[in-house]
Amino acid sequence: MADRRSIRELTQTEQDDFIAAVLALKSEFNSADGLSTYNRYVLWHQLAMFQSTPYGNDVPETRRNYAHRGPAFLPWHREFLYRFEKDLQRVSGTPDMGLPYWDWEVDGEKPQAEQSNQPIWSLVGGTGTPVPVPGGNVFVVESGPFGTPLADLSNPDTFDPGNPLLTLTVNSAIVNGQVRVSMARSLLMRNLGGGTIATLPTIADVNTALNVPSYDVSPWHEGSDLSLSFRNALEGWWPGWPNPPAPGTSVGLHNQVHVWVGGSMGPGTSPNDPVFFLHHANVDRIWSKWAPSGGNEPYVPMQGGPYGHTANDPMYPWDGRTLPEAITVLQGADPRDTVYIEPATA
Ligand SMILES: [Cu+2]
Repeated sequence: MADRRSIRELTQTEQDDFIAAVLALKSEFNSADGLSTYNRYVLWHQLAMFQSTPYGNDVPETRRNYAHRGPAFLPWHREFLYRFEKDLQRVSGTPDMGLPYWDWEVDGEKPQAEQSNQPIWSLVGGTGTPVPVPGGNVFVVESGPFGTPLADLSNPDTFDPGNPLLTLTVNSAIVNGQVRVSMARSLLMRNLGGGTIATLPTIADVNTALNVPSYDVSPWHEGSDLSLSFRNALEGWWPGWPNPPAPGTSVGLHNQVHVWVGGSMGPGTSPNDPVFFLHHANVDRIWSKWAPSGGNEPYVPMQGGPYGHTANDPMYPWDGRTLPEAITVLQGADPRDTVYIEPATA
């Protein structure tokens, strides 16, 4: 049993234990492929995001994949977090360690200039240092427990190859129906509120999504009606997709937070930034609030939906191909032994 609590309410010891467990997963290398346990999550996320489903795109405009832009978005990430939490518990020897959540809607109520100085950033380190590269700046995180020393970004040979904090860059391609990947190392980057989205979502934004009466609706992708698809509203696509967003509006909720953090949180390798897990724990918490039964009901589609997103479909990579056990969408939706504790103060 693991209680998941707001990062605002962890004791100093609980914060230290959580950070130590994440660092231990980053330093635990698998001799078979050289990947750390932590980086396996980065790779899984990238590979799931890279594969459209069904293959070849049934609807040309959607970029639905195994983990995003469709109904399985929430169950897929719930399974992902559950496994990560189990690894944290194992590596720390603390069987009830719960993944904390970052309730970013509370920070979204603060003045814009204060949003990047909230408690989450003293836990995981703050924004990055601008480094000029061709075409603009990147923002390398130097501080905090996951920061890396500045290095020559144009020459990865200058990175310390033994540093477990280096992030993973994954380039994927499908060759003869097989996914082929090549991997490289980079540095953790963040540009809090400095990109195209300057503010975090608010409590009112969350409540708008919570008031959507149904879980999801055909055509089960980014264009699903936001007033009828709780999933699409929480994932954060915009009205009128695939037309461009209206001026002054863009992505919302989950997507908005990825863009607001920026840097390593942008691409398919976004779990490179540990804040990914705290962010997605909050997304999962909002889902659990929408469905007090735990999100297991009323999932739709129960049948006839796109592959990988229909109730009894297996979810990549837990589909029996790359790992021995197959987890279906509905099994992923099961919250099992995790409970969200609401903050006493917020
Ligand atoms: Cu994701």
